[in-house]
Amino acid sequence: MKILVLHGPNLNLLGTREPGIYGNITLADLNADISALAKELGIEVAIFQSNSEGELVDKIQGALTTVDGILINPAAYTHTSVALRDAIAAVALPTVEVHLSNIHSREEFRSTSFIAPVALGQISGLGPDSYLLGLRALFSHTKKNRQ
Ligand code: CA2
Repeated sequence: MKILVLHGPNLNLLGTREPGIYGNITLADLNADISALAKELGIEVAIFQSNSEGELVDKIQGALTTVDGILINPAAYTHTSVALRDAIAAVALPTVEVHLSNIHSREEFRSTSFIAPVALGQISGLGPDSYLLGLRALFSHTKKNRQ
């Protein structure tokens, strides 16, 4: 089983700014936690961060024949990107949308996700656990659908 993990814009700054919202964990720490859980579950993960919408679209398109699912924190593109939504809908791979913060308890514009309608589900507000729970969800969904 192979899962593509995508981090959107500015998540490379994790652990360096806004600890009150996003915590003290760095992106490298978060990726290490994701990789450790993936190893435990026997999943192969490819992890990628980009500040560029087009690069994220390219990664999603490239996933079509190579992975079983996508775990994505689209960051600010959650609230703006028809391009990411269309790419996810086009590849039709099970996709879990995750957020560190609770997007429904912040500014009103963050409550709208362009991605959620084409995702298997959305996990928001649980810090790094959002990613770990999302990975577990993709694992069990993929296993079930293989049987
Ligand atoms: O809570 C999340 O995971 C978000 O996807 C994070 C995005 C935000 O635009 C979404 O509404 C919710 C922002 C990512 C920026 O990350 C930073 C990390 C540290 C310092 C500054 C920004």
